[in-house]
Amino acid sequence: MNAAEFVQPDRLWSDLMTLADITDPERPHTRRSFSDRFLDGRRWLEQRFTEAGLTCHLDDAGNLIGRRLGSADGAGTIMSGSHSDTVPDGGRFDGILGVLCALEAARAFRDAGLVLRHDLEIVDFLAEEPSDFGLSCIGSRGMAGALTTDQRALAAPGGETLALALARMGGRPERLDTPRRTDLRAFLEVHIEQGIVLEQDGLPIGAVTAIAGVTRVEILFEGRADHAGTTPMDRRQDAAVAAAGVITFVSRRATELARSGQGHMTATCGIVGVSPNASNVVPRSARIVVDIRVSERAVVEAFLKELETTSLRLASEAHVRLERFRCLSDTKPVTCDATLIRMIEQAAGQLGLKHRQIVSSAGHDAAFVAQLCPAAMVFVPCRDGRSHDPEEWCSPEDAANAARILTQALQDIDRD
Ligand code: HGY
Ligand code: MN
Ligand code: MN
Ligand code: MN
Repeated sequence: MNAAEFVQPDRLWSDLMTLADITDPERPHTRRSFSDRFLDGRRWLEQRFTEAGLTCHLDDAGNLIGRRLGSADGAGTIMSGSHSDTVPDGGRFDGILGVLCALEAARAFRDAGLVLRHDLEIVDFLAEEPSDFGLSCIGSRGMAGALTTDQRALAAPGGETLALALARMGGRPERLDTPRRTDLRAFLEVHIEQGIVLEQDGLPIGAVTAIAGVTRVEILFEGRADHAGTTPMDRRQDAAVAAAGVITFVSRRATELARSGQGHMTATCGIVGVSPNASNVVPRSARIVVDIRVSERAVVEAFLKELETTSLRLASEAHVRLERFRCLSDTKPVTCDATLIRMIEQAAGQLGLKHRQIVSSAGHDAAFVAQLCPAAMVFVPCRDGRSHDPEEWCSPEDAANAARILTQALQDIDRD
């Protein structure tokens, strides 16, 4: 018997739309990690996990885990999940599709009367999106033992440290140095592609073979605030001028590298800010966070060297100081597990769904869980490849396909 036949598309879609609507009234389409609205979403998830017969707990890294014991003692745990936080003004499916497809798989096993050999865990990872601490994938880093002491000391603009925020979310940051869990046998994450490939190819399923490395760098220029009207152009120390040069360099150089045949390359200045940010004051300081994605590690290492040299030159030309050039996070590219990829493709075939292998240029929790056990991902198309925006859309059919593939693959992994 295939539990995939017990997946209920309407139940899944209703859950997706309900959770997608739990967003910040002051900022629609937003459920930022560590916020009250995020906790509202968590409370709703915990209730749905419990109704599905899962036993819920928060692990030391603040991840919400729903667990069901397996029939074979010592067989270990198979896990599936994703994240329920969003970027500001985000989409309805990024993250929650993976959490709710995993929940739907758990309900399908229950409805089929199937107890897996392995323990089953459904996870909502804490803070997958870059948070106010400047860090992403906080829960999955924590689970993998990769959340360093320095990272736990990072402070949000309001002064709260990440360790305090983790404790506020029910985590136990002081225990994050204890030995990592060793019971995990496999991890699968369902996610919208957040790109255009599957839609262009007219395919419903992607088996992810690799997850791009993500490196984020903070650049801070310090100049001098002056009166915008009385300070002659040749007597200024305008930090924004240096920042503008960085933005132009990043776009131009990343475009050249993307065309150079050295694998995937993108670089984005997603955070740009000046201070004191007043129209009649020459900017005293300017802060940029650059997000860099590559499939080849050597490309980002060379790019970072060029970026630092260019930042120093731009600072000198604008008569300002390069106050900070700091790597906020640096995740290497991850290869997904070949056996799990084959099982995803096999499950797609069994369900009559066309599929292809695909590389993820988005970062995911799976990249960190891969440090603990074999990991792989199932992608479904999203309309026009749009994501990280309220226009993000995944069809009910594609969502149901994802849940069926996940259920089938988890059942095959359990038998394996
Ligand atoms: O930024 C990313 O790649 C992911 O969507 N958090
Ligand atoms: Mn995202
Ligand atoms: Mn995501
Ligand atoms: Mn993800």
